[in-house]
Order: sequence, then C-alpha cells, then structure tokens
Amino acid sequence: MRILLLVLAAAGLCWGQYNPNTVPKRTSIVHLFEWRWQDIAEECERYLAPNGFGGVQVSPPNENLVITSPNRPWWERYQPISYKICSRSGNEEQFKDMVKRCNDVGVRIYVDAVVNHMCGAAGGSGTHSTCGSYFNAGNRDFPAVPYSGWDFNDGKCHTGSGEIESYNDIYQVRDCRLSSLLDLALEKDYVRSTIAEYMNRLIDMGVAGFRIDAAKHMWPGDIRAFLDKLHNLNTQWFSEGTKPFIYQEVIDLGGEPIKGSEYFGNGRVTEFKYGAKLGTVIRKWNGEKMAYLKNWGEGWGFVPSDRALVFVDNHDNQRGHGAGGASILTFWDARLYKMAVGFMLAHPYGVTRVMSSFRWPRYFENGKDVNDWVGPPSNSDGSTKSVTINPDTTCGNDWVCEHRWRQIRNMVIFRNVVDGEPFSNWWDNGSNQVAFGRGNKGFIIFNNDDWNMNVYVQTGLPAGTYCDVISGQKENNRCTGKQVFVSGDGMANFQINTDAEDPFIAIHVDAKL
Ligand code: QV4
Ligand code: CA
Repeated sequence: MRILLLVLAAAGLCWGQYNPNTVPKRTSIVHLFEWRWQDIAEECERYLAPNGFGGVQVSPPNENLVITSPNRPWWERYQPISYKICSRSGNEEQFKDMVKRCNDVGVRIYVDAVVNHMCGAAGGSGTHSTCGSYFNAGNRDFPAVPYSGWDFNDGKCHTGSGEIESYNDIYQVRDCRLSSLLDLALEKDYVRSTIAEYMNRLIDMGVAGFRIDAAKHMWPGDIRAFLDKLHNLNTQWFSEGTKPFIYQEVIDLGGEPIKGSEYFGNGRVTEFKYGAKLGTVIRKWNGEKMAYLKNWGEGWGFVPSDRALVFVDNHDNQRGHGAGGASILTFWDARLYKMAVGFMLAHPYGVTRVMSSFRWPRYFENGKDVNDWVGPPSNSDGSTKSVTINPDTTCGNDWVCEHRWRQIRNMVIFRNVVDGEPFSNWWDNGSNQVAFGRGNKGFIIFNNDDWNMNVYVQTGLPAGTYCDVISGQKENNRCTGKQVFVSGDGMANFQINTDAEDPFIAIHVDAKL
C-alpha cells in the first residue's frame, strides 16, 4: 500500500504538464491573438478576472522577421530571429508587467513557443527584425541567439527541395523544412539547452505554460528533452514543484502516420478533429445532426479528454491556414459560431480555448481568401493598434473580442459553475434539437432544426426560476433575458423558435433567481 502511494505521489509530480495551472473554478483559456502586452494586462484586470477566465494564450513574444511584402502579415511572428522578448506586442518590460498583473488577479499567461525553426530560408540578411538584431538566413547565422549552420537540419533532410514534400514520411515531417522555415537540429544538446533557456526565462517571469508550435514537426523525444530542462513555475504565484502546462500543436485529423498520441508523454495535444467535426455538425453538412453529439468526445475518435486542448477555431484555420477545412466556424458565421462555442463550453471534454480575433478584409477569389495574410489592426508606422473598449463593452479598432460576446462570456462562467459535474440528462429529438446537463448545476438546450421547439425535459436542476444566460443574464437578482421555471421534479418547458436570435438556452445554479 505504502509503495503504491509512493508511486502515485511520484507520478503525481509528473502530471503537472496536463494541468493548465489555473486558479480553482476558472476553466477556460482565451487566445488574445496579436494583442499588445499592455492591452492584455488591462484586459486581465478589467474583464478576464471578473468574468472567470483562467488564462490567456499570447502570440509569440520573441523577436521575429519583419516582412514588408506583403505588409506586416500576422504570420511573420512565426519566423523567429532571436529569443529576445521584443515583438509588435511589446518589449520585455511590458511583457513582464503583463505577466505580473495578470497573475496578480489570478489569470495565467501561456506563451506560443516557436522552437521548431527560425525564419524562412529566403528571409535574407540584415537587421529587418523586430528588435533590429542582425541575421543572415542564407548562412544560417543568428548571432543574437546564437545559432549557426551546425544547429540546423539541412544535412538531415533527404528531400530534393529540403522541404517537407510528403506528410506520409515521418522523417520528412520532422527533419525537413515546413514552408521553407529553417529547421532546427533538436537532437543537439546545444539547441535543446538554448530553447530551454528561453522558456525558463519566461517561466521565471511567471508564465504558466506553453503552446508548442509545430510540435508535429519535432520528434516527441526531442520535445521531451527540452521540457526536461524546464524550471518549475515561479513560487510567487504557484505552489512549490508546479510544472508548466504544455499543449502541443499536433494536427492529426487521421489519415497521416503521425498521431497525436505519440506526444501524450510531453503534455496535452490540440485536438483538431473537434472543431472540424463540430463545424460539420452545426452546419448540418454530410448528413450530420446534433443528435449524434450524444457520445461527443472519445466516442468520436478524439484523444482522451485529459490529453486534449480543444477549440472551435484557431488563428490558422479561421483564415484557411493549417487544417480543418471549410467546415470550421468562426466569428464570420456568428450565429452558428455562438452555438458551437456554447456547446464546447457546456461539454465536459477537454481543456477549452476561446478564440479572440481581429477583423480583416476577407476576400475570396476562386475559393481562397486572398487577404488571409493581413496582420492585426495597425497604424501607418506598422505598430499594432490598441484595443479600445466601446460604451457597450464591445471592442473598437477592428478587434472582434469574441470572448466579450455575452453568449460566449456567460458560457465561460457556466463552465466554471459546472466544473467537475458529470455529463447528464442527454435529450434529443433524433434530429437537431438536443439538450444535456452537468449534474445538478447546469443545463443547456439547442434548436438547430428548421422548425420551432416546445418541449418538457429533465434538467436535473433544483426547483426554481432560472435566468437564461444566452439571451441575457442575472443582474441584481433580476433577469435581463428569458426565464426558465424548473419544477420540483427537475422538469422544465423550453420553447425556442427557429427565428430566435440565438437558438439555444443555458441555465445554471448561479443564475437562479
Ligand atoms: C513560401 C513557400 C515555400 C517557399 C517560400 C519562399 O511555402 O515553399 O520556399 O515561400 O520564400 C509563410 C508563408 C509561406 C512562406 C513562409 C516562409 O505563408 O508561403 O513559404 O512564410 O516565408 C504561419 C502561417 C504560414 C507562414 C508561417 C511562417 O500559417 O503560412 O508561412 O507562419 O510565417 C501545418 C503545420 C502546422 C502549422 C500549419 C499552418 O503542421 O504546424 O501548417 N501551424 C503552426 C502555426 C502557424 C505557423 C506555423 C506553424 C509555422 O499555427 O501559424 O504558420 O510556425 O499544418
Ligand atoms: Ca523540425
């Protein structure tokens, strides 16, 4: 028995990388894509903490290539030049200030770590980098790190072009260049140590974890090697011995030899099937119906819930990059999007990440968005515009702020209220009217059919009058939206017409009147 306990305790210490390290009863992450550090610091204090957000995924904070053709695309930040904290989002002082201020109000910061590669092979040479550090991509020279030719995989890749030519060859995917990006030789201890040093600087500042960019393009053992060198989290905000949260960007939609499961030893993985399938269901494509969501999660062939990081859309697939395809729902399809995000946040599967975007002049030619490169709202000197807040709490300057949409924000709170409660009381009409609860704490019901819904269903909730947190919310013990009456046996009547602004209703015990 004692040995078993010791084994469990030892294992427990290694489990940290699966835990987002959020404060209790704060369960969701928001990706504040391309936001400035100063704006994030303020958002933590004025909005994220008061509304129960667990943490923020920030854009890559390190120095990157400045690209002027096209003009400052968002994706230049995925072309590192050095590990100095110096980007369009701000400098190191501002980054540190953000991490401190967010942690002080219980909101965690997760860094997007771009460590598979440096800039593109055609990045040129000079000082056109966000901090002005010199580099020479042609010579593989990055003195501000420093990296030199020895630190790249040029010799190891065996394709004619030096590029990944086939995703069916696991060696190419790991050792060749992704979109011409200079591929780091992660089997070298020097490279591993250099990456770990960068991540440790961030950990020491108070960062709670990392998204590992392009993880599929690194060998799981190489990732493991630099993770093993990481410090525990800063004890100013975290308890002694806490490991950073790790979630690896592995796009595994099935059909490729590389599987997300190869990466479980290191931390969680992004489950890309989640958004692709949920979009297909909610759009009712391919004969899919919401009724089929009854066994959503592992039942749909997803990775185990405790290994998954899930999202409806991400910064790539909301604009046709990466994977997921046409089914992905985004803010551009607001009504369906809110349903999808609502479903995700109500459902117990995975650690959930909410997307927060900027608007761009989307323009399709032959089915492709020719403006998919457009960077964040910016001033004429290229600096990123600040996130302004309108009197109605929405954002200005073309920041979409999906996380501030009432329906989404209230579902983030719903998820916190029902945290730890089982999936329960599933109901469906065999078509696109479905409902489920979370123990006796919360209940959600959708009508995605083309006819009105009027049903009595079991909510599992205690008797009382509840305020629907989709059409409104409880304010000063009054309800600004629809009211739901749950009788002594837990049953309640729900009516949702097809023309409802949002064809779903959600109630929880903190919204009881
Ligand atoms: C192009 C050609 C090359 C050519 C080169 C010549 O593809 O063959 O040799 O020009 O200069 C940009 C351009 C791309 C260009 C490349 C290098 O779009 O056309 O190469 O830069 O100059 C983002 C963008 C990419 C962008 C990259 C670097 O999505 O378009 O490339 O940043 O700026 C796979 C991966 C997955 C990846 C996903 C997009 O398995 O890991 O593709 N997702 C992550 C990030 C993503 C990021 C990267 C990885 C790279 O989420 O945002 O790519 O860090 O599915
Ligand atoms: Ca690689």
